[in-house]
Amino acid sequence: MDGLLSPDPLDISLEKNGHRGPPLMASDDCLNILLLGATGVGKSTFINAFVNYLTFDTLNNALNGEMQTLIYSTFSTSTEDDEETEIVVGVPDDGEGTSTGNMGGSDTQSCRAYTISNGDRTVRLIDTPGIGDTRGFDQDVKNMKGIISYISNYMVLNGVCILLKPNEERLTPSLKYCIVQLLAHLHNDVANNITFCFTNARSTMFHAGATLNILKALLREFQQTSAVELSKDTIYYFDSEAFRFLACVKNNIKFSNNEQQIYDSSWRQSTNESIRLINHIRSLSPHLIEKTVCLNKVREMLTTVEIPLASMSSVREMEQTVNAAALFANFLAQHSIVVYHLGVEEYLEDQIKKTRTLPGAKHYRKQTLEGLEQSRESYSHQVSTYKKRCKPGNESSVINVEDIRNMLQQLYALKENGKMLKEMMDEAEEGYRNAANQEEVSYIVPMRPQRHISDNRWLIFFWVGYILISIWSKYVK
Ligand SMILES: Nc1nc2c(ncn2[C@@H]2O[C@H](COP(=O)(O)OP(=O)(O)O)[C@@H](O)[C@H]2O)c(=O)[nH]1
Ligand SMILES: [Mg+2]
Repeated sequence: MDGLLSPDPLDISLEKNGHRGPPLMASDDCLNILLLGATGVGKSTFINAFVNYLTFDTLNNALNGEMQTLIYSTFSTSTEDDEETEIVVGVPDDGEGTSTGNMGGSDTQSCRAYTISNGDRTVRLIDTPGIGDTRGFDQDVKNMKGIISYISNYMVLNGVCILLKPNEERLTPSLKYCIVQLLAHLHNDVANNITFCFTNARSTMFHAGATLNILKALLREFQQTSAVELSKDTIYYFDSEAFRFLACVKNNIKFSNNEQQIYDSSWRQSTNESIRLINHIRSLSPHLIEKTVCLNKVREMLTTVEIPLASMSSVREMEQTVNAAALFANFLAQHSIVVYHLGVEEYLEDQIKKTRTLPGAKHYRKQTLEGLEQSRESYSHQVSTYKKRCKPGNESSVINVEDIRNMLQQLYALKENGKMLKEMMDEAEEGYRNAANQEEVSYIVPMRPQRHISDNRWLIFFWVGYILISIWSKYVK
């Protein structure tokens, strides 16, 4: 995949578009962590909680200090008199859905990065819109493109955290869909950097609960192509409830000492997990984001190149285009964690069934159904195109970006169809281009000195001292 390091990594148009600025962060001191997960799993709250867990080692210290809030959010809680009250965290801005009363909405609208720094070390958490968006499949596809183009502003990803809830009893089409869709957009080179982070984990005593088996079974399906592993190093348990408790107290809600004790232990647990997660991610080799961006572009090329095939009059040009499709498909087979998955079709089928029985406006239902059916058809078409074109056989030769680039040049040079193909490819890239305009919003907040995160300096001092004393005592005798 050396070609990926070329200055303009697989711009579909093969021209400089001018929209991609220099990478915003190329420093080794910054850990870039991408948070992915279903809408409502707790990604945004996780960021707010995480920064506080890293800032204060105990709940008591947090109660006595200044609460850090990076993301605006609201949630409801009960007061001592059992009154329902709304707790507001942070200040609204246009990135998060701030429309109150829209509780069922998918809140985070676009990607946004939050940088947590303690001077010499920085962690950048990238919040993303959730998969399983309430606005439907097409919005998910758009969001995924947005995520890919947003991360293309950076050079590397150190970690990808897939957030899950621990108590999913069965592999619902929607859970399967979420995991598959997330993995389908990642280059298999990042498999090592993937971790699974369970939110709301106190309900299962900080264990993975039923979701773990579901996840195991699903990952087994990709085993041939991917190295995504489930082990102690790749699974983490958090609960943002201790942070929610902190927010309540800061909003003058009273709690008993007993309650505080429960949240205190939850705070410690999540703090330890936050540190363990950072230590793990720090130990990994970073993933070059270009690879993931490139993979997604090639996926787009495969569907794009297929469209004009049926209307081509030149047999030679048609053959050339089919060859290109085969190259793109095999590239996907070689470099994806998962290319396509029945899970997505199952999910769409399930959504269609649910929508049919939905009460309410007929017109709305009809429109939603049409959209879903269209999505199902287009997804099935993508899968069948991939299957038709993908002829892995020559496993020994790795298709690299240079091969793709050369193929594109040949396509664009076609006498009859070259210009049209180029225009279509440019259009396909439009989604990436728009989202790439998003800017990073950074918040630098002080982290407490990382006793655990830091190196083994004390251990080294101890051993050096021990050895010196041993040598000295030997000579003194
Ligand atoms: N008790 C508890 N509530 C949580 C936790 N994580 C998130 N929530 C709540 O779940 C809701 C959705 O969280 P949010 O962060 O907006 O999810 P996102 O869509 O993934 O960004 C909010 O009301 C949060 O307060 C958690 O670990 N424990
Ligand atoms: Mg969110």
